[in-house]
Amino acid sequence: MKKRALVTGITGQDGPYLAKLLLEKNYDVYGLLPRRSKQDFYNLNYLSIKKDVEYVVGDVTDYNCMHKVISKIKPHEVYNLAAQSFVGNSWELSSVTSDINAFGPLNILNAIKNVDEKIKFYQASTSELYGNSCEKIQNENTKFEPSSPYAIAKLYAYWMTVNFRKSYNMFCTNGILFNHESPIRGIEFVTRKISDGVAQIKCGKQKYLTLGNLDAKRDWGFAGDYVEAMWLMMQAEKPDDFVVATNTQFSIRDFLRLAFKEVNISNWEQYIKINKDFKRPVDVNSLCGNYNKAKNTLGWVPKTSFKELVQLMVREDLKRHEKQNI
Ligand code: F7E
Repeated sequence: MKKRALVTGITGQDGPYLAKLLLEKNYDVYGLLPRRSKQDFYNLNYLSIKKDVEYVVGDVTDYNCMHKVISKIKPHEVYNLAAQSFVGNSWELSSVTSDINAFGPLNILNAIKNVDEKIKFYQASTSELYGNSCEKIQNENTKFEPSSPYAIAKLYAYWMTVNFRKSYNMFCTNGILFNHESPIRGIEFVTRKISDGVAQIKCGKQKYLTLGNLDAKRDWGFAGDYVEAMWLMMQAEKPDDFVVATNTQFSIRDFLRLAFKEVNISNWEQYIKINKDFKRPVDVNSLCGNYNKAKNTLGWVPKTSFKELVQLMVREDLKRHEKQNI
């Protein structure tokens, strides 16, 4: 019998990559679509899977709806990727962020518990939980110190996931994913803003790239690699929490240098403007994950290097802008 998976956040970055992987593994994939005035299927089309996913209208912020959706589909696995995922907006949208990122997963967990406790649950947890942690390298035992409304809402969901696992013996797992990027990353995130901006500068469409804090350091991996870790977590013998990262760290400046190098521009600093509007009330300065537990337990390792990731993103944006110029 074919396995059924329900994926929330199907139109984001990770939803399409995960759906593609699950389809390749012969799952029936159901994508939850919140009702919006206009649905954006760009990312699903980019991976050529739009027609292969079955769509169900629904919203994680509504318990009754999630109960109905899960009763109808009876999925074997639920991947909760739905989120207000932009940290920078979460101060202004703290209630919305909490509704989606904290109470959304709670609604799903309760719905699973009431429909069938055997349904497996994946929660998209995040390295933002560590915030400005004192430890230089973070693993599953590092103390959390969330530094934004986004991270605080995600912390609630993290502990709810652990709590349902412990209280009801349900298969609930947290993937603590460090930053992961791709050519379909939202344009508001710094990596895509840079790859798109660099491509536009190269094509003469844009003069400058306006950014905020260039000193922040992140552990950046490729989203396509990370969805494999999500799936492996759901196939593990027992549910647990795993860091998914690359064990390497680079700054925004490093990203800029490599991105401009890809289009043969070496004096990149002259194309950068700093605007305090892109700075956050509190920024997370340094994140670097240790993925040894995922490697040893799940056999997962990242396949794409930082350099390859930057090249991939810049090349795809350049291709798109050059095509639009013709
Ligand atoms: O910022 C700095 C900014 O918005 C990275 C989400 O997927 O990963 C992501 O969260 C850094 C920050 O990602 C600009 O201040 C400078 O220090 O690309 P970002 P994020 O906040 O790390 C985690 C794991 C998640 O869970 C989140 O959902 O870059 N930065 N200048 C800027 N950031 C943005 N967005 N725009 C700038 O102009």
